[in-house]
Amino acid sequence: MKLSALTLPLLCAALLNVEGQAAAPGAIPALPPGQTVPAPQVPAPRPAAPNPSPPEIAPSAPGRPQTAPPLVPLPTTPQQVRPTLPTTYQPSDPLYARQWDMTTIGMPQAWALLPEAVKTVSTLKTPPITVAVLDTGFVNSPELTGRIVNGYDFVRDPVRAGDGNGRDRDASGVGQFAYHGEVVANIIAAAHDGRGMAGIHPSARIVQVRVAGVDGLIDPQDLADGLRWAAGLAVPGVPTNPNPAKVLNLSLFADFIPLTGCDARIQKAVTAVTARGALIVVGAANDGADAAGYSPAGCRGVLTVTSATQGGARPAYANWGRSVALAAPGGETDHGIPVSSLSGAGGERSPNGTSMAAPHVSGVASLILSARPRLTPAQLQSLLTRTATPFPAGHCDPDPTRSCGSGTLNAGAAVRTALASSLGK
Ligand SMILES: [Ca+2]
Ligand SMILES: [Ca+2]
Repeated sequence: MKLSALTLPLLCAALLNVEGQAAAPGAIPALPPGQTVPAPQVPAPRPAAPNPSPPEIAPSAPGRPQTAPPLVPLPTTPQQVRPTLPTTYQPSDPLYARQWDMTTIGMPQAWALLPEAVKTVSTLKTPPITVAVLDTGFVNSPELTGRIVNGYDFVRDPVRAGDGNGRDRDASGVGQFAYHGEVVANIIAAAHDGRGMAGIHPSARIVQVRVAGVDGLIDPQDLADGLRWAAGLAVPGVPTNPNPAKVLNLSLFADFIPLTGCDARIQKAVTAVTARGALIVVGAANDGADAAGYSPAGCRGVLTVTSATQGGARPAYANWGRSVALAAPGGETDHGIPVSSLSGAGGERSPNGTSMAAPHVSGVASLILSARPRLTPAQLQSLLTRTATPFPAGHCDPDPTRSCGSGTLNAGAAVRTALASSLGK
């Protein structure tokens, strides 16, 4: 079967390697098949203290005579002096200077608001947030050392699996598309370690769930089972996931079915995972078509993400329509998303597509969960869509039916809004 990159269910529209500074990945021994990274020993989360209501700001009364306020002494004791928090945060990773996607979505503001979440995982006071990447499988990215789990291989067909067997405990990526799951995971969680790129949530744990064959295609039943497993639900014949995820990233669509709407098998799995309390973030696909025809982009309960340019326009490849909730940077052929990649030239790639847009939303959702872990999938969806930056003139495309949702992901506004409320604490 001959496939162009545009028709691949893995939602990478095109690839463009860029010249640049090497990511200098360290020599990291691969985990044995099926072995997971042990969770760091951390204390159980403390119950949330009652949150005092913020003081109300009274509107100024117009027309009232201006009188000088009474003089009050300046605070003298140390506890009365509030430290000034920085309003932005800049990672020192060399690729960061070219990561235009991170500034487009307001990451410097979001990171400054959550200093705990950008610390190394061993210093966290609470267990890390787990994100499942359902994709081409496990690549032992040096950006995710100690935080990446070789989850499970759900590709049943041994020929399409290309690893000599069907489903098994080794989710390792195989073949020319193996980089895909690697770069998606790196956008979500690459370390802020002065090497390579900076990810959105550098203390998140990633579980790699392999659902794509060496052909880059996805069987609907493999995807449905992978969805359930990722969230910690039972799948016959497969041991339960010891690291159930709160966010599932799907930069893909199911193949071998007509593009006439959400497949019943996928919808059933989506509904079960959502009821379990995990958010499913989905790329809209790259056919320049209505995303409603696709599974899972057109399913109920998922958060469907399309691509937008830096200026808030829809790239021609990006799917659109009423099933799209919001947009995020996905890049274009000559302006991709700079990412670390073990298999890329110089340790980098610059891919584009809605595959790259979705993990921006997954990363920000997981970042918010680090501070508000009890937010439901519906609350997260509402928060992310209503805080999005509106498109110029209100739309991403001159044709109003080609909607990209409520706007472009705004991590700074989403985190600020989440922290202003005790909802989900
Ligand atoms: Ca296998
Ligand atoms: Ca890095």
